[in-house]
Amino acid sequence: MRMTMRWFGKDYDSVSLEWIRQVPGVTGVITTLYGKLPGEVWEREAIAGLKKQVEDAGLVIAGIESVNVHDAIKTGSADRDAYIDAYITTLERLGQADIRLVCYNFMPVFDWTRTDLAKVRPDGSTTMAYDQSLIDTINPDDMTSLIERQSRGFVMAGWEPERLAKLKDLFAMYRGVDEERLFENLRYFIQRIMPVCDKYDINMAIHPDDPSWSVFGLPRIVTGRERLLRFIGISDNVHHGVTLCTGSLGTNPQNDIPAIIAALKGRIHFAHARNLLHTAPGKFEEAAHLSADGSMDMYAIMKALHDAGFDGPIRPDHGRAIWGEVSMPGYGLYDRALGAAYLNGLWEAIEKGSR
Ligand code: DNO
Repeated sequence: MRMTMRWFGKDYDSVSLEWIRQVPGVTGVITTLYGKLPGEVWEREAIAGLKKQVEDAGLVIAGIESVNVHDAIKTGSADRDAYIDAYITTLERLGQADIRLVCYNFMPVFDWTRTDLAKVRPDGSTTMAYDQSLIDTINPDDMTSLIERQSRGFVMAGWEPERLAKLKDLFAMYRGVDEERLFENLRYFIQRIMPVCDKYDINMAIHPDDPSWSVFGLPRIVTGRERLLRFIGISDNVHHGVTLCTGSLGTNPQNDIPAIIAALKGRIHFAHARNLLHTAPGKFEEAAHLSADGSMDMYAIMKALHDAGFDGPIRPDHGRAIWGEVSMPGYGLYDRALGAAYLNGLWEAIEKGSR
């Protein structure tokens, strides 16, 4: 396991590389060219520039989150091959820059979804929360304006305003795309990109759907154990793998995360660790990483990763806003640094205890 933190780039993040470097045990960042829209080819110079900034700060790029997949690929429209070609060119250039991990998702229209980006918790911290009963009463336009209103002026990952401005067209593209079609389009995409992943030894790590059920009637297919295993079954190429995101899979309390980790052994290329507090069916908020603060057993999760021989990058995921910090919701420094320290502590104890 290699502890990392997500960093959105100096023009977008309130947290600097210098501060990240001071978090004990953090050796790398998970980053991206944040301004790029799905479908754009990444320029060599831009990749080199990002890499230089990170390395000048004494860190390494441990992976890219995300190279986003264009909706033409997800819907399987007539022009998808051109978009896949563009994606392959980006992968090639990342590989040439020695970047060996790419996280992506296959969620239609919306990436991860929350209904409150600053819910006040009893200790005065704020956190992101989800309430399905609220989603059931609003339409997708309300959803985008809710995120925009609450994001404190930051662009939220996966919620690019340029793309979501065309929400009606986006929804129209998905007409007729059910779960099965979406899965077939995912299979097609994976089969086309595997050769370039082989050539440059790039691990592709799909991010599970968050929450792990359909929102606004759109299909979602990366939601739990069976589906993840079906997904892995698309290719026996070891580069074809997953991002084990505890917070996304954990939205469904039926998902037994340690069991999922064991089932995916060898194909977990990246991990996101975060704890949720379930308050009612379809209703949860993001807790501190500490097991006792939420509904999840973070020790059991870290132990399962350890026992599966996980040796990829892991990052603390969304944090609460604490100590007056103003940041992109979920991505302040303080609570994620506490999370990294705690996860490192669990890992050290598990490692020493297993010797
Ligand atoms: C949110 C993130 C997601 C994730 C993408 C991966 O904070 O977990 O936006 O990066 O779904 O492609």
